[in-house]
Amino acid sequence: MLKSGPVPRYYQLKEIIRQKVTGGQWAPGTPIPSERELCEQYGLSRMTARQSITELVNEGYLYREQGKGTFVAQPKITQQLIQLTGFTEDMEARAKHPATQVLKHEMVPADAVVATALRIKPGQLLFRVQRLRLANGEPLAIETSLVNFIGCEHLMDEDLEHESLYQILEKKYGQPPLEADQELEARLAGEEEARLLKIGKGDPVLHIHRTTYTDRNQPLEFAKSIYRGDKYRFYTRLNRK
Ligand code: 16G
Repeated sequence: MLKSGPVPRYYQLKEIIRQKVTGGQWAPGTPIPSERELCEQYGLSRMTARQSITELVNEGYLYREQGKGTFVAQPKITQQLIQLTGFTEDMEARAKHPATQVLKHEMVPADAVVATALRIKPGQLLFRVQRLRLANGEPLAIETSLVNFIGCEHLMDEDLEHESLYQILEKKYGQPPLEADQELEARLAGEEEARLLKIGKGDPVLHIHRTTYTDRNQPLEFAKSIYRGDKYRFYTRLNRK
């Protein structure tokens, strides 16, 4: 039963449901009780129950499927935006099994945008790899990395399906990724992106551009990543100086 008092009833129900989801009492993918059942159980109006559910859908705890009902969402991966990490490292830190499908790898001439980011001349040959990144078998991101350093063509022989790019760069080539500039923007998935990420065309995705630097601020990687919007949340701590 809900308490009478200053805390709105929709909010109380929302907190009850949220705790069942975050506490694991209701598992991801399972349907939640219908609005009618919630109203009866907690003595609420339909409008009030709907408000609680809508807010939880908007916050990513639940999702609706037309004609089927409302279900518990998979928890999102929270990625901090403070330390420079690679995908493999990120997933291992979360006890998830990372996997990679190399979609393409080739040597390509730098276009004007890439040349500016990597501070090289347009037309210079770079290593380019496009990868689908998965965690526990589920596709999470499509990443296209362009890498430049003297001898970068040797990356063509590396097994990027089974090894981490950042580890190879650091351990084999003495090019540790040390710092990065990163920009994030919201977009909608195109047809090909949706197919690879196993989402619907037009679903939200996050586009991330990263320029990674090695020693003495030397640009090393220019990467474009497309992350599933329903799987990621980014976190950063802000200080007021
Ligand atoms: C991250 C980077 C990507 C980098 C990759 C290396 C973002 C947005 N992108 O996913 O630029 O190439 O890590 O991962 O974070 P790896 O070491 O597992 O190959």
